[in-house]
Amino acid sequence: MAKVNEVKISVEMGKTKIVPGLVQAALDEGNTAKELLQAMVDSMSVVGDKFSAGEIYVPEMLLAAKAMAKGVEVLKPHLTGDASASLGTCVIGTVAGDLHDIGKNLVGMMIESAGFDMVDLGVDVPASKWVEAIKENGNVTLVACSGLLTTTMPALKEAVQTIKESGLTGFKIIVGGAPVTQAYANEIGADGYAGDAGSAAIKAKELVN
Ligand code: B1M
Repeated sequence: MAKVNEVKISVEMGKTKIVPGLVQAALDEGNTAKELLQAMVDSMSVVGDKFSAGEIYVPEMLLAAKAMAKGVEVLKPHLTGDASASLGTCVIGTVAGDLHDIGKNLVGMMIESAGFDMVDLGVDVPASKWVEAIKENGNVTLVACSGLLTTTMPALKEAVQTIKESGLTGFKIIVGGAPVTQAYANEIGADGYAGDAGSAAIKAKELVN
């Protein structure tokens, strides 16, 4: 079996221990980091579909996520570049009530490689914590809020509104995550939206320039 398929299946099965070695072997075989990332994202779609169908449960979903995170660690040096200019600090996190962080971490990685210093607030970030982080960290030029659940879309709205109402200035807000759309981003007053990690980095640069 081609190594890329082995990566895909091993992520689906949550084989955290063997995924890093398989990803490295697939790179050595000539697969690109982008191809391998896409394979792992596809695995997560399969996992999501199996969860929806009641074929697997939260623990299996969690193991698959851990396996993907391990694979992404190996890919990181191949996905990111060396940015020469500093575009300021980006505060990133996943909104309140939401524990999904793989997408947020990928977005953070790509925004960092576009030239931002990163402050990662983690997951389940309450609206007030975004404001504190902007105050505490100098030169914040970008705030990046991720949300993966339809049930946490209101938390995304609350985060954006709380940040805007804080009166703090000098930064733009970008939002994204599977259920988020450009229309929703407009509706909640975000400055930008991106559908994936690559476009988030492009949008981030556009917003602060
Ligand atoms: Co959850 N989960 N999950 N889950 N989970 C989904 C999202 C779901 C679609 C699965 C399904 O039912 N098919 C579903 C949501 C349904 C909905 O809201 N309509 C779901 C559910 C229901 C749940 C629970 C409620 C399950 C339960 O407990 N009954 C629960 C909620 C917990 C909580 O957050 N409070 C839950 C829990 C979990 C785990 C903890 C087990 C685990 C997450 C572990 C972790 O992240 N460390 C998990 C996982 C792994 C998934 C799936 C399978 C994979 C998510 C993922 O990492 N995808 C997911 C199914 C799926 O996505 N198909 C699912 C890969 C990742 C690279 O993609 O995160 O979409 P994504 O990020 C992309 C883009 O969205 C975008 O760029 C990224 C990279 O290209 N993006 C941004 C993301 N953030 C961005 C920010 C930006 C711009 C772009 O700007 C700032």
